[in-house]
Amino acid sequence: MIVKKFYGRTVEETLGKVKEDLGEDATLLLVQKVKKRGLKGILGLTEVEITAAKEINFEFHEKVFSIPYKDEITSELPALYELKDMLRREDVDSDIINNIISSYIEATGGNKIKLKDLDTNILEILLMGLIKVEQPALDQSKFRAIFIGPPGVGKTTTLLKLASYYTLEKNRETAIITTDIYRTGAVEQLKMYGKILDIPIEVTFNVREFERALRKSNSKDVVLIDSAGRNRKDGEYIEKLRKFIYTIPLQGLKIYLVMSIIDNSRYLKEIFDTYKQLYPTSIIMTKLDEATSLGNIINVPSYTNLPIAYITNGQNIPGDIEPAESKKLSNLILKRNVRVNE
Ligand SMILES: Nc1nc2c(ncn2[C@@H]2O[C@H](COP(=O)(O)OP(=O)(O)O)[C@@H](O)[C@H]2O)c(=O)[nH]1
Ligand SMILES: [Mg+2]
Repeated sequence: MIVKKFYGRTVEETLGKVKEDLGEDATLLLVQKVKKRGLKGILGLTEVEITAAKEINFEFHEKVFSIPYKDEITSELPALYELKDMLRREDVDSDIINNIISSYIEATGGNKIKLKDLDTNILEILLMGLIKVEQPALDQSKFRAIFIGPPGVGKTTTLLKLASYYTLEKNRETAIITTDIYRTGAVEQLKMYGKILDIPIEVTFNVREFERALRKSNSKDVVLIDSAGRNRKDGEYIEKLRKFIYTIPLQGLKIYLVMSIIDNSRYLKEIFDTYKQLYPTSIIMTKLDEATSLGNIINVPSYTNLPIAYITNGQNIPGDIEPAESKKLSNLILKRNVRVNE
């Protein structure tokens, strides 16, 4: 294996040097714009650097990868440009974009033909690997789930969608408990749906009441627990919520961290950093219907290391909720950006 770096003014010129030296079937490992060496670099001038190898190198794990500007792209690398452009459009975090591009190059073995046209099959597999999902708790005999997350993301709406689903479609004995830690009075919507669905609703304001409500619903198949509270910056709130969560039996407990896809990735990271203290078991991603980009479906599982359990896509109760599926979500992203053969 020979690995060499080549420099030039344009990608075309540099590729010429690669071919001259390593031959027609050289493998391109890395194409990037770098500062010129010496004084010119200090002055801010750049040049193209191509790292190329004579054989296919599957051990290539270079994570820092950047693509030259579009006007310098020759017909050799449009797939990578298209890929990067698409992931940026979807607001995928830049470090994840670099990983995807590296993985894409590895998957093609640097094959120039595959770097010409974006191979949607490869891309679909890569995206599916990144969009981790959880199997829905459909047939679990008995479970408790608590919904946590910042105000306004859709916790109560999502809980009611699931309550309707389990009651109306699955005939499961369901109960709802809400933990309104600061007496925000955010229970009217719950009470109304409780009546419509004929589901008992317990409103609790402290741990003692909460424990009592849990005991009362002991025989139910499904107990869905809402949390209404404050801004996460109130550290006391997380502590209080923790006390509630610790009273729920661990067996079959799901702690859903509810996040809205329309929030920006940096904010979602902050949210996670706060709520991870409560050990969420999976993510519910809301408001896909309002999203202008879908990158958070990829970003969030990557930095939380948690699977997505459900996605929601509207305000309707019941309805507008689906178990998250990697293939479906990958295709949703692909179809918005590239022509996919059905
Ligand atoms: N467009 C859209 N709106 C949603 C979705 N889920 C919830 N909402 C809306 O977001 C707002 C806040 O929802 P709510 O359940 O009260 O949030 P909570 O404070 O986390 O309990 C309400 O207007 C909901 O109708 C969704 O999937 N799509
Ligand atoms: Mg609520």
